[in-house]
Order: sequence, then C-alpha cells, then structure tokens
Amino acid sequence: MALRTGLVYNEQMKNYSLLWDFPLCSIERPERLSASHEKLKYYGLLERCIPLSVREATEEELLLVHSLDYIEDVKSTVSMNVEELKTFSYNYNDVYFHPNSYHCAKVALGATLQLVDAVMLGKVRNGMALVRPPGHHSQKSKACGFCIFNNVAIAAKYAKEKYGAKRILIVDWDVHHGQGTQYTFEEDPGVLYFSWHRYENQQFWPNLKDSDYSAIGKGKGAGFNVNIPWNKTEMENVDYLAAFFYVLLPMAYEFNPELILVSAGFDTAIGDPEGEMCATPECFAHLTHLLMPLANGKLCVVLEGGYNLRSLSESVCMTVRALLGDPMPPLVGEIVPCVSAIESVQNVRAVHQPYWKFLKYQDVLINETQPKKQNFGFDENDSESSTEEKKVPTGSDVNQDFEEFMDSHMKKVLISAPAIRTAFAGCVEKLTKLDQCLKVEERKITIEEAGILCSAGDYTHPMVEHLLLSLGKIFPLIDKIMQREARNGIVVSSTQLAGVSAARYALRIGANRIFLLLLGEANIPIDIQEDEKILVLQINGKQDEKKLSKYYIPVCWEEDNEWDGDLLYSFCEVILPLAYGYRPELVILVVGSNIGIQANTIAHVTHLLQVLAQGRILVISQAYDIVETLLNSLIGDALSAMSSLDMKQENTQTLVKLRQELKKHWRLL
Ligand code: X5A
Ligand code: ZN
Repeated sequence: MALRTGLVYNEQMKNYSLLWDFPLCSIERPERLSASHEKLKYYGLLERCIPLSVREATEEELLLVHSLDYIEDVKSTVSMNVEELKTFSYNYNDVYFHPNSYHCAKVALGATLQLVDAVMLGKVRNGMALVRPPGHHSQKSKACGFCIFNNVAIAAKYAKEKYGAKRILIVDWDVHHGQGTQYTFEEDPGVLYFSWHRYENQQFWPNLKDSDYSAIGKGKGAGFNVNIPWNKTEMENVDYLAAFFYVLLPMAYEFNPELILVSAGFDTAIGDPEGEMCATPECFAHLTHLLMPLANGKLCVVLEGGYNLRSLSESVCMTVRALLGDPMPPLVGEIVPCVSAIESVQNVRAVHQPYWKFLKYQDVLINETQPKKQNFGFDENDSESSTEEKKVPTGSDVNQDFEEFMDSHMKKVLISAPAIRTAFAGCVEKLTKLDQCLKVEERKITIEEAGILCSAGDYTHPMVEHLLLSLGKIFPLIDKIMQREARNGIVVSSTQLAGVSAARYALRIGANRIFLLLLGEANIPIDIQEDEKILVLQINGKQDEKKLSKYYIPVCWEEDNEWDGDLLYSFCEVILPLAYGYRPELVILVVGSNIGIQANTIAHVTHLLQVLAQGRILVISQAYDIVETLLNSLIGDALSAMSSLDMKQENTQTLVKLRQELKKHWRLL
C-alpha cells in the first residue's frame, strides 16, 4: 500500500473552554487545536493527508474503560451553570468542565476510534487525531489533568475487541505521566505502556510514586509498564533519543506490536510552560520515524498535551511530515545526553532486565547515588561536532525571544523534500515499483577517472572491469542524491569494493562526512580506515577478525548464526547513537551476498538509517534477490515484522566489548 496518512480533526472540539478564574487550567484552550490545524494548512501538509470524519463515541465504547456512574456524572454537567460546574470540577484534580465538555470528550474519543478504524482496515497506513480534551490522565471513575475520557486507553481496548489485536504498544511522549493509561493496563501483557515524564523525584505533578521506574506492571503484566522519570527539566533531543535507543526501540522490536498508539503530548517540546524541556520540534519527526517500521506501519498518533502554541503547532507538523514519509530534518543541538537522563535510562533497563531478552546478557545496575558519567556521540573537543544551540529560556511567558528563536530555528531545519525519491541505475527492471522511481543513466568510467582505485589494493583484471561497471551506475546515483534530485538510491554491484570507491567519489564531489555501513566481508584500505571523513562500520564473521580504529569499526560475529537479532539490537544501542553523533551527510549501505541476515532485517535497517543525513542513503547490494525488499523500504512502504530476533550471548558480549572499545574514541553510552 502506498504511504497514506489520515488526519482527524473537527472544529466542534474547540467548543468548550474555561468559564471562571482557575489558573491551573487556563493553558488548556481551544486555540491549541486551531493553531495546530492552521499550521498544517500553512505548510501544505493538510492537503496531503486523507481527511477522516469524526463521530461521537458510544456509551458502550466509554464503558471499555470507564464506570457507568462516572459517565452519568459527566453527562450531568451538560445542564450545569458555572457555579455547579465549578463545584463539580473541584471533585477532581486539575480539570475543568463546561456544558459542552461531555459532547467534546465523546467527539475526541470518536475521532480517535475513527483513526484506529481507518488504520486497522487499511484505509490509511497511519495518521494523527487532533483532539481535545486529552485523555491519558483520566481513569475509570475520575477526570484528571484536563482529561475526561481516556482516548488512547479506550482505543487500545477497542482495537483488541474489534480487531483482535493481541499486542498493542502505547508510546506516551507527553511530559506528564499518563497514570490513567498505566492503571488501565497494569496487569495486561498485551499492552506495552511506555511513558517518559517530568518527575523531579516525585516533586512534579501528579506527584505519584507510581510514576517512577519501579512501576513495571503487575501480575501477568509485569515487564509491560515502562516509566522513564525525568528528574530534571531542560531535557533535550538527545535525551529523548537515548530513551528510544536504549529502552523503547529494542523493547518494541522484541514485543512486536500489531498496532502502535501514541499519546502525543507536545508539552515535552521547547517553550512549553508545563514541561520546561528543550526538545525542538524536529525531534518528534525523528521519534515518529523510528516507530514507523514497527506494527506494519500501523501508527495512530493522538494529541494529548502541548501548551505553547508555536511549539505545539510546529511539533504537530513535524510529526505529520514524518508520517507522510518526508525526509528527516537534521537534528541540531547537543549530542551528549545529560547525566540525569542516563541515570533514569539505566535504572529502567535495570528493573526491566528480568523481563526482556535484549537486556538479558547486559550488565545493568540500578544507579542512583553515583551515576557514572557516560556519554554517547561525538567528542566535544572535536571540530565540526558542536553546532551547539543556545538554550532558550522556558517559562509561561512566550516572549519575543522565543518567537525569534523558533523563526530562525525552523528556517534551519525545514528542508525541501525532493519530488523524486528513489533513484536507480542499471538492470533491475523486473521490479514492479520502479515506475515510482527515477532512472539514472549509467556512464562509462575509465580507470583514470576512477583514480580512486590506486590505493584500493591489488585487484585482478576482471575485478577491475566489474568495479568500473558498478561505478558507472554508482557515481551518477551519488550525483543525483547530493544534488537533491533524488533522496536515495539503490544499485546492484557485483563487488563490495564499490562501497569504498563510492565513498571516495562522494568526498570528491563535496560530501563531508560519510557513514559507510558494510554488511559482509571486504578489505578496507588503510587510508579509508584512517579518514575522518568516512566512518566505516563493518559487520562480518569472526574468522576474519580486524583491528578497530576511530574511523573503522569492525564487528566480528560468530559465523554459524543468524545475525538478525544481533544486528537489530546493535543498531539501536551502538550504530544509531554513533551515527547520530557523527552527523553524516550521506549514508552508504553495502550489503554483501551470503551474510546471515534476512532481507527483511536489512529493510528495517535501511528504514532506520533514513533518520540520518536527511534521508540521503545509497544502498549497494551484491545480490539481486533482496533488491525488491530494500527498494520497498527506500520508497517508504510499510515493512513486515521481523521474524527472528534472538540475541546470542557471545555476540552480545562482542557488542558490550565493542562499546567499551569505542569509548576510547567516541563518547558513547
Ligand atoms: C494532558 C496534559 C496536564 C495536566 C497538568 C495539570 N495534562 N497540572 O498535558
Ligand atoms: Zn501533558
């Protein structure tokens, strides 16, 4: 199915607001929706989405999570006067009611369920519901924190009942803990609830012990509730990414959800008066993109909080861009997570170790008193690495400064997506999807032009012929990608040596940092191993052990194994963090033949790699038979679930050792 994104929105949900003076609730206002909607229009994103209609949820649907008594109580508010509404509201914690609240809350839930229907029935691949009131604080018989009915929790129950979904992942990236959702699924191993939230050692609202990392779920549900408490404010993009790399992504792959629901609060973004965090809007594009290969692409993003209208609306747009398959904006800002974030992430890994295979062979300890200073990413002292951002003062008053910051920041990160996405050259004509791609003419490369061969070792004559033929396809593809006439490209090459030559060529035409990921055997010339402009990571068998240096990282695994799980987990925990820190301008993925990795796994890796270098990636495959699968990933098709994700103890040990080694050269978690 083509990438189609649904958008659910309806003006009706603006028809309630705070009717009396109640400062704790004044930030939850109708403009949150209009600002987001307007901005989607402004960026031309709205017209690219499939509009989905809303409906009122039924009582039966409300009963999936809420009690009849509570529903009746809420219903009774429709005829209340302001005094009565006030009295009623104060029964609960930080929530207000309006005569239209009941109707709007039913429409917000109905909108969410419409999105779930469209996604589950395959009318759209993914989508977003712009709704209010939000839902994740609301509980069986309680309104709470601006929330009346728990939209996402009910949606999960609904998907289980109506579509028989057995495993649902809920990602709650709102800055508050969705305790309502946690309580709903605490004992349910079929719903994996992941939430990060401002916590400040329980000093932050709703001040619950239940929000700490120690709440891992109960009974059969033990291990399926994941809380990452943020114990300080001003968390940045990289802190959120660390939580994804070291906890959520490997866990989500292991869980293998059939549907993902996002409790998408954007009070985690910069400038928000509630969150006081520093993540910039494009971070949400990255988070969204990283979730898209799971659950066959079935991803429903449902608005929760977000109270700085500028930050909220830009973040909503970034999320929708990612859902639509647009290239990732570059992630600017600090690349080293803060100590407090690392501590939280470590603690979550430690308490979850008994429940998850990917943590089984790792050494994870609770670390509260003296967190080791560990970092990942580029060395701070290294040139080029720090395009550091001036932190913006957060707080409730959105001043001129903030708007100025956002203007210049958005100018920097907004990139234009090339209309033509995937380029190819050479004979792969059999493939059905090529009509969506850009065909690039091959050209003839002479040994002289290739010049690059000299240092590449001594090849026999026939090899050189093959290499030149491959380069005749590869060079024009790199031209197209670097000139932004194509976003990415794919080519079959009979020799893996083409990867090194491709990187040299890209440098020659002006690319600055190239990330070369090699799956398979190949000798890497010594000058490439030392070239800081090319970061090489090579995965190959043990018998061909190689020596690690700063810019050449060989990973040697046991020969007679399937490497799918190992690759995926190392990808989350080592390769992506390293690559994010390096900030490549181009990614080259070389896939050798006869490696112990399935085509589908490589398709997942290909998708994940597209968070880097604004999606500029060239895939060079030695085998024909996997090209179709990889092409699907490049053009943005949904991926199917990975079948085997076993982690081998000895390969994990290799990974842990590798991380240790890398610390000498890189600041790596
Ligand atoms: C959905 C959401 C926040 C409530 C804060 C109350 N609620 N102090 O962001
Ligand atoms: Zn919130």
